[in-house]
Amino acid sequence: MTSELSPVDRAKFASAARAAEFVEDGMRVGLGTGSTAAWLVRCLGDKVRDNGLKFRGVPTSTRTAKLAREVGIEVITLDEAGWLDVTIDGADEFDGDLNLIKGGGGALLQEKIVATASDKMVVITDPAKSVETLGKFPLPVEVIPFGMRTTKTLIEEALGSMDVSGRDVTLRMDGDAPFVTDEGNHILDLHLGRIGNARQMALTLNQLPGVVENGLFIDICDVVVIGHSDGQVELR
Ligand code: ABF
Repeated sequence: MTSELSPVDRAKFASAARAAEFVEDGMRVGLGTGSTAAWLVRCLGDKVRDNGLKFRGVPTSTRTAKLAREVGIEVITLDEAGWLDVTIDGADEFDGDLNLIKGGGGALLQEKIVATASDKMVVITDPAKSVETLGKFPLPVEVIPFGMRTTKTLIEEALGSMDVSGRDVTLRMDGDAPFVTDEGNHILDLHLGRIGNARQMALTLNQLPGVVENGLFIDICDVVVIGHSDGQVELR
């Protein structure tokens, strides 16, 4: 089946298939969002159907919840689960310390809540997302719709004193209208080029009124599973 896939999808599939091995009978598992996470959900669905794997999944978006149900995974909420054994999710960038930028898919808020409520967070990815310094990928920041322009100005002012190489902030659109997250919020994308101090950036952004959460995942990820298009997988 994988021979029909593009090289990028073969890499994503390889990573997802390896990460699916972290899931064992009886576990409560956070299920990420995005195309790599979708491969994971399909792999786990196959294991439920073919191997009788029994686990409960907590999806991080309505998209993932729909797919998980379709492939036969028992879906529960985070509050029903209480705490999770493992969360497996994609990312937009990861650095040598396993810090991440996430949220390109617009689900960063649920993704961060779920990942933080897990004993282990596993990121599934392809090699193209490895960076020395985070920031080439625009940093998503979820903001509430009320006073969104003011929040944007506050962010721009805060960026003035930060160690970054770009400072453009754009509102993410979905056609002609602002993109709306599962929580009814919007996303501002921060085009920073290079984030000199990601920890400080994450703290600074979350202190601004109107900001709900930012896409920097600092000290949350435990393992990165990097899939390659030839089927090889490396763990970091
Ligand atoms: C989610 O999906 C994200 O946090 C990240 O933005 C995105 C990665 O998508 P893909 O796997 O499609 O590259 O995991």
